[in-house]
Amino acid sequence: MVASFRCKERTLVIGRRTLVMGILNVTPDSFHDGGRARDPDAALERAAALVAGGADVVDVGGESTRPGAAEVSGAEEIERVVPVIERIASSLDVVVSVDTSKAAVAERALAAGAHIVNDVTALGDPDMADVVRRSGAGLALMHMRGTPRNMQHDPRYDDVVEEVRAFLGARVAFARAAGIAADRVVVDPGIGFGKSFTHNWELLRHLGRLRDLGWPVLVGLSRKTFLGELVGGGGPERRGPPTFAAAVAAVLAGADLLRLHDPAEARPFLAVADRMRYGEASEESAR
Ligand code: HH2
Repeated sequence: MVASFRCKERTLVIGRRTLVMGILNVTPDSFHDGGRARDPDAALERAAALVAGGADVVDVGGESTRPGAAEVSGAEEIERVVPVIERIASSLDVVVSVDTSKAAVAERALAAGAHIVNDVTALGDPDMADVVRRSGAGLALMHMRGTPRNMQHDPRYDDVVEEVRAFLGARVAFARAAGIAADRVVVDPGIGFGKSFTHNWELLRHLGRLRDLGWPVLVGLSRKTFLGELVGGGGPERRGPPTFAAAVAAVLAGADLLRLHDPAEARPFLAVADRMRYGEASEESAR
């Protein structure tokens, strides 16, 4: 199925090849790239590298959501992301998303040129749906159990795939009822957000069941802790190979978009996955 994901005036084509959302955290404390993009110049340089590496979207985040991360005020988040989004939007030809759960931050980011709101709380802020609707932005709805502060305290589900599927279906219905168009929404199972390692694998194995909801599926697994276990522990810098292998597995299981720290390194792996999933046709649009 080929579909359009519309984000303001831009359109991303879903279903011809895997789309890549490159991660740009302008935070001091993100688990992998925290502190790297210290000022707007460094952030722009990093964004340009993500685009050169094949990112279709640059996802700018001003608040870490890693387990136990400190909360950041809206004003602080705006100060971090808005100048960076302005620079990217005026200098690079790329779709920009803002990774925020605050409507006030999303509003400023969209005015600065962002095209997508990546909301890990799936419209938890009561004002968010209206901000997204008015701007015509794309919207990523992610599943999370609890908050980043408490989400990894013994998460339990009877049937994680069914519960995540039901939640995402309900949040899409909520977004639609708030006036957000069907072709402006993607869903995300929220790997690592209130899930055990077993839950993460169960969700990845059954991405097709989420895909059956009828919306494009975004997956963020890049260098997350459950992959570290497979390479004998250590920090996120050791999790490149399992990230790329899991990225291939996720594409074959049904992921349409992947959120990645290293698009350039992932590229040959995704080329294999795309050839497997989409066949020869995927080559025409190869990055
Ligand atoms: N994961 C993170 C942040 N935002 N958004 C979506 N839609 N899906 C995800 O899986 C996802 C996300 C966490 O990763 P990262 O941004 O690398 O780290 P941090 O939260 O520490 O900034």
